[in-house]
Amino acid sequence: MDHAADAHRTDLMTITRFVLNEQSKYPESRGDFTILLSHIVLGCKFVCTSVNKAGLAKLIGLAGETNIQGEEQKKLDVLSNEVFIKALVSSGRTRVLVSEEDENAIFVESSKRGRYCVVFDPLDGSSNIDCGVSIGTIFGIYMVKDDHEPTLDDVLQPGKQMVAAGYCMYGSSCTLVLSTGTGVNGFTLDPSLGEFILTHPDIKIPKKGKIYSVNEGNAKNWDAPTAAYVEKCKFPKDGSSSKSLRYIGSMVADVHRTLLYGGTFMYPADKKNPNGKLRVLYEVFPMSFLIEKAGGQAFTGKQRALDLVPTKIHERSPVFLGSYDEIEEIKALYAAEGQKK
Ligand code: AFP
Repeated sequence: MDHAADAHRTDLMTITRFVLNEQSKYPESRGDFTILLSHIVLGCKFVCTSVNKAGLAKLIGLAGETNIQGEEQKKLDVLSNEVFIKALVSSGRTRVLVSEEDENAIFVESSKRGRYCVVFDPLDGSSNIDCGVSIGTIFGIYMVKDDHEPTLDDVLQPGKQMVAAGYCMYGSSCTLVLSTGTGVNGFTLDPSLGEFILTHPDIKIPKKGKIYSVNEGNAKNWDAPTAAYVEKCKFPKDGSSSKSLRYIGSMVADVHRTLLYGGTFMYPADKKNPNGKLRVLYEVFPMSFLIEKAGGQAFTGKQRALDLVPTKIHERSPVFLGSYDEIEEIKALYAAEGQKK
């Protein structure tokens, strides 16, 4: 992209215009998705503003509650959760909501109900808030038939059934990355306009990568394929250069870098946590959806991540996602391990 030319652009592709353009390709579309998305965008803008002034507003610090994962909730988590729930319900287009912060799913009352189910982590990476590291919101969207009472089955569907997914990263700039099923596009918030502008059209993840990203502190508990892959990253035997390690510990930031620069992001199973750490519905699925739509792959160690059928809303799964060729290597290591057994 020519940034100098960009600075003088007058014909701005805002996220709303972009989604309306997409919608016009489907004459039967009722515009519901565009309305839902505009409410998600509003939530992202609100959280972005709150994150930016967190220090000023004394929002940093514990809210005094513990969420269902047993983690301490920060004030910003509580606020972001409230903001998104209110924005989603008031859109009049949602049916079932699952938030990382709430033990139970939210069934939207009938007068405000629509066809979409949204699974989301309102503020992922919140242990990084106090040191100013990038954090983000992750969301995935299912569309269901609106001819029945909403049930948990509406959201306990494999990730491949999602109709859209995205994340908003609150970092040095506020970036929203979205896929509505075809391609992946990135939008950056122009604070002076209050609009997300298309800055990263049709993102494609590089086929190979020079970076691996994993919490190496867990290495002593890894399984053999994970250990073998990381060993190969550090000490390649084919004469290639060693890969660089980058790990922020904030999934949105680590996945964003992986999407743009290529490589692998991993949260594998280990002896202590046989299902890894990341949650299927609102971390593994949306990120796997985006990575696949950008040309990469996402694997659990056993299967394609998007084929998983969740049985509980806060279920966890190991995940390896990133450049196509890198994930092929990981799949081959797991296949070889399977043959030994
Ligand atoms: P927090 O929201 O508690 O900071 O967890 C962030 C996260 O869910 C995800 O964003 C990171 O990729 C992952 O956990 C980091 O986990 P480790 O700290 O175990 O490496």
